[in-house]
Amino acid sequence: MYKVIGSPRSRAIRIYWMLEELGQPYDIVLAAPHSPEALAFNPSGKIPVLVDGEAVLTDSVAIVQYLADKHGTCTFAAGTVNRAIQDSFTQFCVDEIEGALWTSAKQGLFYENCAPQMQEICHGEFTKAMETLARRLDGKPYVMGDTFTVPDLILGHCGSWAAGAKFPMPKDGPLHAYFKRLRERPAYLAMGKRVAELPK
Ligand SMILES: N[C@@H](CCC(=O)N[C@@H](CS)C(=O)NCC(=O)O)C(=O)O
Repeated sequence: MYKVIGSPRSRAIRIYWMLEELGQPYDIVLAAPHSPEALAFNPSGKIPVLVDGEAVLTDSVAIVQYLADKHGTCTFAAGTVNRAIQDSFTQFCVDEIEGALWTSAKQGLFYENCAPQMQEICHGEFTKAMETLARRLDGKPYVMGDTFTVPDLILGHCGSWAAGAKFPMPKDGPLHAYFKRLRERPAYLAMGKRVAELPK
């Protein structure tokens, strides 16, 4: 059984969601960043961590892509042009969208807002990335067309993160419909139900 170490208020959500997409059972081990539980599995103390048998894997994007590859779903095969395009969407999301969200979050979490103009810069970067995403999505249901793949999951998680952090999310139009489509996936809803049942 897969074991996910982390907390639902973290990128661990991505792993729960992917495991729900795959219909795989998993244990949730609640652990905060830098807790003894997190440090026991990851020298950086960061979460999430996936334990798969003897393997201990870190970094949510690597974990999600590993699971997709292993179970042969939500991904194009490695070494294909479609996989390169898919990975470019993942990389775009991590660089441009998660980058803005994480830089902004760290200002509050770790640096006591030492550069107040940084929030504005992050919102600006995020808006620019949303415009690029709208152009790249170009009316398709998912970034790779009709097939839901890893970058959609990472984008969906970042969309929910952005909404929670009061970033300027699109209020209507194709991009708004895209994020709604992701939130309405049965696996996303199942993940939400599982998280709601966790001890507070
Ligand atoms: N690239 C890593 C980032 C992990 C990460 O930064 N996790 C946050 C919680 S979502 C954390 O543990 N932060 C503590 C820290 O940055 O020291 C991933 O995607 O899993």
